[in-house]
Amino acid sequence: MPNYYLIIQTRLGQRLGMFRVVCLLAVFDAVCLLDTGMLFPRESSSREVKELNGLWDFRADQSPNRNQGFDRAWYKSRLAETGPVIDMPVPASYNDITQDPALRDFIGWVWYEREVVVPARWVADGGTRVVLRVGSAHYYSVVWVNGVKVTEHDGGHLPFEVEIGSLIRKDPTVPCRITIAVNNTLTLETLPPGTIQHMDDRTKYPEGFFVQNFNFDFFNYAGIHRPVLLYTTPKAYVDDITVIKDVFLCVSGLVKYNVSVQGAANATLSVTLIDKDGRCVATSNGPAGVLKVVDVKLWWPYLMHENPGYLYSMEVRQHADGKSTFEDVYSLPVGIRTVSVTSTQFLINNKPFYFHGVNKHEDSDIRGKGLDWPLIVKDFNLMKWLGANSFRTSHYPYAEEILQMCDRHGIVVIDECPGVGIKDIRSFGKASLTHHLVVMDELVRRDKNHPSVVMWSVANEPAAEMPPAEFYFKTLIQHTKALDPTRPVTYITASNYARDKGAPYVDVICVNSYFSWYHDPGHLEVIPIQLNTQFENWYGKYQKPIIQSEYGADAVPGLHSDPPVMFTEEYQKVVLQSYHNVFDQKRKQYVIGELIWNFADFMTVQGILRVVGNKKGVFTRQRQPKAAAFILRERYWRLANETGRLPPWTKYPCSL
Ligand code: BDP
Repeated sequence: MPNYYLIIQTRLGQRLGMFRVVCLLAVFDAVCLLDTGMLFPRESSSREVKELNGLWDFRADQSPNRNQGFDRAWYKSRLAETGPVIDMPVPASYNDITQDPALRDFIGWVWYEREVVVPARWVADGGTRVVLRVGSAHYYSVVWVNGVKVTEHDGGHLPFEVEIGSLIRKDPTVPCRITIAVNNTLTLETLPPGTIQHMDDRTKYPEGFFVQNFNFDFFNYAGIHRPVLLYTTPKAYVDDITVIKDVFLCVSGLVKYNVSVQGAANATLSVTLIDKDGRCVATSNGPAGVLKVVDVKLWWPYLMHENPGYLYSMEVRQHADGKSTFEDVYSLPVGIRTVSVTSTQFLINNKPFYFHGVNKHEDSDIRGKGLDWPLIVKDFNLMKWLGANSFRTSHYPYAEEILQMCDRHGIVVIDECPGVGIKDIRSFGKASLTHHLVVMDELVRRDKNHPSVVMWSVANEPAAEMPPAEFYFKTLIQHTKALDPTRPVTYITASNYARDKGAPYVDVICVNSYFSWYHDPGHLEVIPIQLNTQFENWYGKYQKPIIQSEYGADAVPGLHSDPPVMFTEEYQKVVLQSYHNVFDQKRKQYVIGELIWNFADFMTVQGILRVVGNKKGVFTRQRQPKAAAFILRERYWRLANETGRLPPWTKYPCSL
């Protein structure tokens, strides 16, 4: 496949900058392990989409070694013929759907199956590619179509797809049977890592007893979490688009693009940029080019501008050649903005941006981590109500549908890969690093064009003081910068500033701390001094801007106490307020953001530290506010009024 990479041309002909980018792209060419695109499936005049969401047949492999499905080839016939099946909604985690604790805590292979009626025209037209796409399935997936294995995928939070046209054309009279086996077993080399521990002491545990251990604090929900669909393209098609945005003098925008085509050696391409009113504002031809937009409408974050989240539409048209190549049309939303970092600031469109936002989880009652539109829209409404301008996708990539919402609403995103819980020294080995690099390739490939994504996070709270961490993070961060020279890269640390081995390589220091909670529990008075010391130490050593990427306290809704005690709503409030006082001093210097842990309560494994999940949400799991939500709301709107450029009607709650 041809790879076209753009040289960033800077206004002043900055040869140095140009050289840097060329080198980085050369590195990318050498290291990127993926050779196809992963454009979000969209309908167009040349493409159709058929969603396969709804009820699938489902069967968990309860055999002692969890391998009966493979041993007996469950994919060869209808799943219902292999044994009892139940209804399972897709997308959804399977864990909370039934009353069966064995399924909630199941570890191993589960099997999904569904028959699809494929439109006759797709089958009849041999010139149509039919692609089966899974938005995400946790963790490891194997896929068959009519009993033939078509693909497998390692990793629970990113999409994968495969062309199945020839298989469905083999016998057009039989319905297309799709079987997906999904395994949630984690190993030292998966992301996140985990281990299986067998308990063989028969005086304590029943036959075959085992548990899965891991070092992350959320329930390991599993199943098909995001939409499954079929979509079509012509045989020769637009496979990938990369856009790099630049702005000159705040007046002209430059969109440098490159398009890769599969299936045609010499495709003729035209590219048109269309504004929100449907006006064509720039055009270009060929697989790589620059679209110059006069009087550009920039993409601005929510609360930073009266018209946030402005998106153009970039229409890429691959022309028919009158013989074998047919027209293909793909429209990509494009927001024009720049991102840069100084030693004390984070700049969007050259203006200082202060992150006042949240950390989230994909998590809710019944659905677990399954994509759910009512929940997504509710969460956006709550974020806007709070006055939050940003969030971090703790601790894994979220559905691309969520990033599309962020693009449209101007919510800024720190996009995190599933590198959470890397605590065992064996997870710093070659196999782990190789997999981690592939996951970053997949993440950047999927999310590179989203204007809302302003920074990559390669991990959360790894054991960054271990000796192999230096090579590991240096490699990972440099690789990510090579993949995308336009965005800063970080990882989230909870290590000691003096011993953290990866910090020299990050662009922004993101630090998590829980003073008066995990340290000095119950002693709210330590927060000002310890938080101040934390910031001074990190900035003193690295002179890089700092985000407080997590802070907070559990509050069981409805528990009250004055003076505050831990787990009450009052305690959570005072923790937040004590942190805020220090942020207000430091944000005048080098602190560039604060992200509360957490937006909402979420499910975790059972344990003595968790009361039906983690209760550090400012909203409950059902999205009702705790007292802390009102504290945050008042603060975030005040910050917005101070740092943004808002029209008067948005100034709430200044009068409070
Ligand atoms: C942080 C982790 C986060 C946890 C949080 C907590 O990054 O995943 O949920 O602690 O303990 O260290 O609440």
